Amino acid sequence: MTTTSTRGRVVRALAAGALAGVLAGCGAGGSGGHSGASVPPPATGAGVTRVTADLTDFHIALSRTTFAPGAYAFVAKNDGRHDHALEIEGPSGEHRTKTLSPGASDTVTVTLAPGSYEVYCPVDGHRDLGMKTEITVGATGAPTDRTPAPAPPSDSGSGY
Ligand SMILES: [Cu+2]
Repeated sequence: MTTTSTRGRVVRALAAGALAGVLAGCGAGGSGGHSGASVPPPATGAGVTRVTADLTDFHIALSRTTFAPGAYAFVAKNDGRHDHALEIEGPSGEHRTKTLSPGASDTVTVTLAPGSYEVYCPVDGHRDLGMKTEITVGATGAPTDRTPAPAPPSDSGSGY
């Protein structure tokens, strides 16, 4: 008898402890981050160009699609009715905003190197639903496509 009751008490104590641990873990993990102090956005003054990205169901509209190399602040706004986000992937790596609830917005600053980038929504299958577009970052100044002059249609090949 005494053995049973003692074991019962121990089990109950263990259960209570485990429950408390779960609750504590939940509270710590689910509080949504600890960044109480608002982090100031990166200075927009020095050479950072703002680009707006309207996210809708299911389309991404960028305010521009051709870029010179440099720093850009992509301001994504969710104008849709689903959660969306903006990801920019290319030679400069991957950069994305947080996932935005309808009406929310977030900014991601990217320093773009020359090349092609894919811009898409990484949420669920939105990319395949049409939420993707491409941007091209060209070299500064002179156009890059200096195609060699086509061979003049001389009469050298007049075999016929
Ligand atoms: Cu989306």
